[in-house]
Amino acid sequence: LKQLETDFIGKPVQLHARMDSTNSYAKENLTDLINGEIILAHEQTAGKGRLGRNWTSPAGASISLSLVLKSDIPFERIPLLTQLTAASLVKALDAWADVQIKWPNDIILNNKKIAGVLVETEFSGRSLNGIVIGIGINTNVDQMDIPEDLQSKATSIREEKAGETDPNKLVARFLKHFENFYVAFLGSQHTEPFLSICREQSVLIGKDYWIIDKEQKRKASIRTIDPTGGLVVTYHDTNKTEVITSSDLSIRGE
Ligand code: BT5
Repeated sequence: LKQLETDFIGKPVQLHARMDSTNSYAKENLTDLINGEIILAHEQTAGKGRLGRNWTSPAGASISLSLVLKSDIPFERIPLLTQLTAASLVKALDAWADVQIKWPNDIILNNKKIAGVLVETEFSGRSLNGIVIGIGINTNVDQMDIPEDLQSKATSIREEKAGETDPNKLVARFLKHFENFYVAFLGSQHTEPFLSICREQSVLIGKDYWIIDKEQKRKASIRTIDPTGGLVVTYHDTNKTEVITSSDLSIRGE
């Protein structure tokens, strides 16, 4: 990464040809990895999404990156890291496209997903050993290489803009924005710089969606993202406004 302008985020870089999952590798090798270190793989054979879902990472045409953090962050502030990462991606990608965020972790271009964020934590007992921030970006993926079941909801930067993305430049830009937000977040607890981007670029805010959990499906008006990174919604059935966390929900238009 020649264009890297950060102090510690992205230093050092491990580049692998093929891995099952950069996040799994980072979690398994956490004790040997330092704060800010990143793992990149040309290809993932078992990329992970949230809640046990799969992430497809076509060889060479997508970015699979895991960033290791070893700061002591209070448990309740960890969800903010997903928002911080999503905002960093928006800023990094604005050299190519104006992307949106579907709270909590989807990056959307022209109504289709081009990237996703997966934040994982490793605890031993009650103490936090480290945080692994995984991001997958469909940079130069061909529509042909997108699995059949994702054709209608996934795309790549190349497919939407008909241009190539220089992965080095994109990763360097992402790491720089991440570091800026992260240093402010740790130092002065500043969350507004990145949460304001999450709100401005939100797919959901101002619209009505179905909020679906294991038991039920309820229609809600999506209001905003609150200072904890939660989504503020007003349920239509009760007319009550509540803050939801990302854990076990899905949010759908229909
Ligand atoms: C995510 O989960 O979006 C998190 C993706 C994180 C991937 C990175 S790659 C580096 C690091 N190492 C890993 O093993 N993972 C991280 P979620 O919100 O659960 O979305 C998963 C869903 O997105 C799947 O169920 C599919 O519907 C869809 N999907 C899978 N692969 C996709 C792709 N390449 N592009 C767009 N959508 C995809």
